[in-house]
Amino acid sequence: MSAKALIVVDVQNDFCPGGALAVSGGDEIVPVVNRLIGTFDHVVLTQDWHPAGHSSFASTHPGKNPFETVAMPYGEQTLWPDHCVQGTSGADFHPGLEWTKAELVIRKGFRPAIDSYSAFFENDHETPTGLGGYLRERGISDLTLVGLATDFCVAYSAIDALRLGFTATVLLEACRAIDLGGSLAAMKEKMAAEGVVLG
Ligand code: VGL
Ligand code: ZN
Repeated sequence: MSAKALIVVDVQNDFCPGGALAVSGGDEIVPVVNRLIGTFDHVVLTQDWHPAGHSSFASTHPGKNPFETVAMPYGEQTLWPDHCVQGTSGADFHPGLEWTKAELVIRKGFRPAIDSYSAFFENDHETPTGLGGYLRERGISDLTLVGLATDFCVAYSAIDALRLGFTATVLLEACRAIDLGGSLAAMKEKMAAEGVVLG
C-alpha cells in the first residue's frame, strides 16, 4: 500500500506579510493550500518553533546582522531576524489556514544550538525530527510539499524526503520564496537534480 500525504511547511504568521521574516506573497498561498488540504487523505503540518535566543537569530550573535552567515559546528548557518519564537503569535499558523484536518504537527528548530530547515533532519543532516519514521510506520510513501519558504524549508524537506526513500513533489504555486542571493534558482535546480518533481 502506498498512501499519499500533503506536507504543509511553515505557513506561520512570521513568514507572511507583517511578520518578522516575511516572505513576499506568503499569505497568497493560503487559499491554494486550503484547496489542496481538501483533496488529500493525510495532511501533516510543520511549525518552525524556536526558543528565544536561538542560535539562528542574528540577535544572538553580537555584531551580526540578519542575512549574514556564521560558522557553526555543523557548517555555515544563515542568520535570521528573531522569528517563530515558541508561544508567540508569530509562530502561530496563518489565521486563514484550514489546519483542523492535519493528523500531525511536527515542530522543528527547538534545539537552541541547531537550526532545522528540513522537516526530516536538523541542519547537521543527522538529527532526525521523527517525521520519516512516522510516515513510514503509517505506510505513507508519496509526499506533496507546499508552503514557506520554497528555497529553504520546503526545498530541504523535499530533498531529504527523497533521500529517505519517499517520492516528493513540490507544487510551486502553493509556495513562496525568501530568495536570498539567488537561492530560489539554486534550490530549484538542486531539487530537480535530486529528483524532486516540481509541479
Ligand atoms: C525558514 C528560515 C528560517 C523556512 C525557517 O521556513 O523556510 N527559513 N527558518
Ligand atoms: Zn526558523
